[in-house]
Amino acid sequence: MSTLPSAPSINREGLNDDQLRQFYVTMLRIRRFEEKVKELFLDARLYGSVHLYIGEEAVAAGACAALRDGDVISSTHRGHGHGIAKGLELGPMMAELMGKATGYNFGKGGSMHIASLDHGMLGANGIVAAGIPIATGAALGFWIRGSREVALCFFGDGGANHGAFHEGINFAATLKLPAIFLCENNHYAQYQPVTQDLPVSNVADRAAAYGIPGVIVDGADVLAVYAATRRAAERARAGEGPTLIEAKTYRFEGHFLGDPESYRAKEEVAAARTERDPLTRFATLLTQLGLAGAEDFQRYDDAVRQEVAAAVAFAESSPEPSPDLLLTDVYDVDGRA
Ligand SMILES: Cc1ncc(C[n+]2csc(CCOP(=O)(O)OP(=O)(O)O)c2C)c(N)n1
Ligand SMILES: [Mg+2]
Repeated sequence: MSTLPSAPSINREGLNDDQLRQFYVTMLRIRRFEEKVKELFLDARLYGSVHLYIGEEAVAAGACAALRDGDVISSTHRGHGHGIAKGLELGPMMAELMGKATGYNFGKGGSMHIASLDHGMLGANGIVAAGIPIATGAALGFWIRGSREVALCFFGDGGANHGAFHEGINFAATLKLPAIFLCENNHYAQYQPVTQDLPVSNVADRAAAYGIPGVIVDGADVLAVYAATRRAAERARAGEGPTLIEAKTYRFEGHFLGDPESYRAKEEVAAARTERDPLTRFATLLTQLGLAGAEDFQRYDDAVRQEVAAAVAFAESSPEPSPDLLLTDVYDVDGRA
């Protein structure tokens, strides 16, 4: 007589069944959106440089689920996943990537500058590590107001070697600002393996230098990222100051679309796709827990593909920005609009 394998005992972090399923759907929305972006880019239907987040979805999905409305994030050049996880809609995101007037930034920002203050998304950023002082400034604002919001900053392993990283964390740690510094260590900064520019074993080890907790999580495990971020957010809201979280992750695509990837072995990427896919891993867990089966996964996929197709149709049928938008939202050095 065969016995069914028993469901794994996991710490659900107080999340109900639907909240657990939602992690999967969020990661799937990021994955399918970006697969479509890749297709459109290769078809020359979308402009500019594009950095895909595929493989890293669990970091954005886990971290943003631990935040509340009113909390803010700053992002990187690889920011689509952060925006989607923070609640941005796919239509205006796709329109922004296509340079259309209905994009979040009227088509003037493109992939690396998507921002939506209404969603607490302070912006993707083409300048490595530049989101760190921005999130630190937002946390300073919350601190001055005495409010309970938190600012979370996503940045890469390469970003952790910039001056802005040290200055931002030192400032936030000294004042005990409500900030979370979340390093997405995907093991490469452009073409450079992390072993060639990080003299310590982990980015999180640097937290000790600022007197704050440094936490390492498996960035392919959405629940682990959620748990670490939730603790960091509780600590920040309690006035105890920032946390440095390092999520060990891996990008499945090149640094940017068009990267020949001569700096890493194809076998390494193939192994990561097999062993470290956050969607496959979480689908397995949901199945083991009896929370979703083949039909449910098919349903999620159909719905997300439809949503992405609608986003493309919306973007493609949207107008180009009119020339008079050229001089709006532009500031001179004195801060005059
Ligand atoms: C200040 C600055 N220096 C260099 C670059 C060029 N550049 C763009 S992305 C990148 C690598 C960033 O690596 P990492 O922070 O690990 O992020 P990842 O691309 O791995 O997500 C570099 C060097 C830049 N955009 N800004
Ligand atoms: Mg990196």
